[in-house]
Amino acid sequence: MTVQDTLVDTSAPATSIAYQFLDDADVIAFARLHVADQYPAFAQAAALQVEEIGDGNINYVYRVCTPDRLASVIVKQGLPWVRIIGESWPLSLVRVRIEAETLAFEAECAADLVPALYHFDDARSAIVMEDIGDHRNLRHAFIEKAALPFLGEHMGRFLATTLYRSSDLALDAHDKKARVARFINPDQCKITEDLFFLDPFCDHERNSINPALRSDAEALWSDQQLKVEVAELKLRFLSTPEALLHGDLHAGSIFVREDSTKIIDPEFAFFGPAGFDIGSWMAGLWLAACAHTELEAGANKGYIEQLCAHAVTSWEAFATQYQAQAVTSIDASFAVAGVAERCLQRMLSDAIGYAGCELVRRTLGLAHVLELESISEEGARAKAERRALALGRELILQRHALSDMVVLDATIRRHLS
Ligand code: SR1
Ligand code: MG
Repeated sequence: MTVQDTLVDTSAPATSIAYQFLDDADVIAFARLHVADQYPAFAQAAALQVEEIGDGNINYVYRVCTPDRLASVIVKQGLPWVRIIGESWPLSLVRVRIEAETLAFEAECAADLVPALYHFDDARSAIVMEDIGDHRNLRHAFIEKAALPFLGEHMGRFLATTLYRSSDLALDAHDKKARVARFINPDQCKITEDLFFLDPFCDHERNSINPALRSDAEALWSDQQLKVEVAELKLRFLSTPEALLHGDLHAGSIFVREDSTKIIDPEFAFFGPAGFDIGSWMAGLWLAACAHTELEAGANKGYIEQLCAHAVTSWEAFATQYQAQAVTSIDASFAVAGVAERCLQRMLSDAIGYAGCELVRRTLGLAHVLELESISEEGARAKAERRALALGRELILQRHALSDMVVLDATIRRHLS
């Protein structure tokens, strides 16, 4: 079975459960009640309608709006299993509280880059939030070669503020440990531990592999050195509570307008290695770039350049803003010249390794990406996927040697030329 972040079969049957919304009227009443203070124009509207717009793998998402669509909110409800699979894949509802609390934290860091949280209801495992329907999913924007002049700066700022302000450099030591405990998210982490670090590196039944790529996959599975490096990255993912991560920062979790970026869906949030978010984001750019080598023969060089430039811009914005915050550290051990630089060096080598894993898992694993899946001809798609695999492998193996943005950028461009 192949699943994607933005294009899935949403018809999987599921047993209904007590707290689940019964019908449209139930969703509307819930939305009205919980935005009465923040959004009176919506709450007092004479008529409201609802549409189910969820196209992700896990939850139900409803848009509730006035008939003229001038006022609207989003209601998201989680069930205790993976939506597209059903009850055979149970999933703790703690993820919904964690998503709500992470959205609130992210809004403290960068309010313009996330949808506003209106309400979290623990009993109904539901969140009411701002409708960002005037933005579109970044995967579609990438496929359509949208110029996004602020994307790199926005992502760099999001990463610098969220990853710094949740780290030991910024937080009181007791507060930090309490937060680590509050964001323990084992079921979501297990999905990543399996789908990101295990399945794509062996012949697992959950994998979905283009038949034209089978021999490439088999060669990768027999690469023992690669498996050792992936194991090290997985151990760091499991055992490094460095910062509060978004935890699933692929292009499907990002919505854009030309002048605006919104990061959604932090249900995989937990305290992990900062490089995981940075690498997931960068891999999204490089996956789209690999797809563009085959999407429209010869015509996409300029856009591939733009995608590579977004990675450099976002890293530069991240590094500059991370450093500026680090000199203000409340812990004297960290407010020392050279500490921030050392952190940045390690975060970049981690990010490169995690980006490599993301490139491999989106090619061989369960969840693929729309950009590559949009290449309809199997042979052409295999060519683009082969680039992603080769790039991913090099990033994992060479992540320490490549931990300099100039060297890294040259390596990425070599794989795309
Ligand atoms: C069954 S969940 C598959 C993937 O979708 C999510 O967005 C995560 O990336 C997960 O790995
Ligand atoms: Mg998601």
